[in-house]
Amino acid sequence: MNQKMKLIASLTSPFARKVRIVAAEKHIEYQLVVDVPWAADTHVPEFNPLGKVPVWVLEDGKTLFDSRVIVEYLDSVSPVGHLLPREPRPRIAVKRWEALADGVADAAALVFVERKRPVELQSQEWIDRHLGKIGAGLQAMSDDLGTQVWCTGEYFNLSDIALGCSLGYLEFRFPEIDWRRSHPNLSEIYDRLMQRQAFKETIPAV
Ligand code: GSF
Repeated sequence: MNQKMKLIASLTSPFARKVRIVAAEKHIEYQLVVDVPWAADTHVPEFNPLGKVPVWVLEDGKTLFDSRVIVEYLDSVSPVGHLLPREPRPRIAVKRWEALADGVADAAALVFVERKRPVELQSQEWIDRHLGKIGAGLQAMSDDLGTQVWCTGEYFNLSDIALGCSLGYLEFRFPEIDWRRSHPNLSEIYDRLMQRQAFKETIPAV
């Protein structure tokens, strides 16, 4: 018998949030299984050899990861509200945005994890290197957005979702990084995104 599709996720992961928002925007039903990959009793490695969330479990038990593969899959299974353009050029432009926004979240997650280690083991050089990526990534996203309403122009798509999840993660874990003041256009688009139900329902929580 076919089982309902599942999403294995933590409630703090910006990548899992991106998948949850895409599924909600596309009205795809699934069961959310909360699992923290850092916990001693985690089952994530049974579904993803890399031990990372998010993981999407299909009806037949096959698994998909990482988040970029999952969202591409979700966009292809339902015709509701395309989030990735069909045409190669605009499609690549959206995926570039996604790579940039995810990259900022990745750097932030690495700094967060490093700072959780005992102080004497932490590398300030490593932290600074990744804080540099966050700063440069924010600048690039702000420059690329310019005065547009959405990341790639007039239409809301996956690039906006990825950007919103990345900024939301910074707001959650690094309130001291004042990107709203340094990049007012990112602040504006973030507020616009946060009006959407799917964003409201997935605010990171511990
Ligand atoms: C990143 C997933 C990831 O870093 C994706 O899905 O897009 N490129 C992947 N997940 C983190 C949690 S979080 O920071 O979002 C994770 O599962 N880390 C556990 C570990 O062992 O690294």
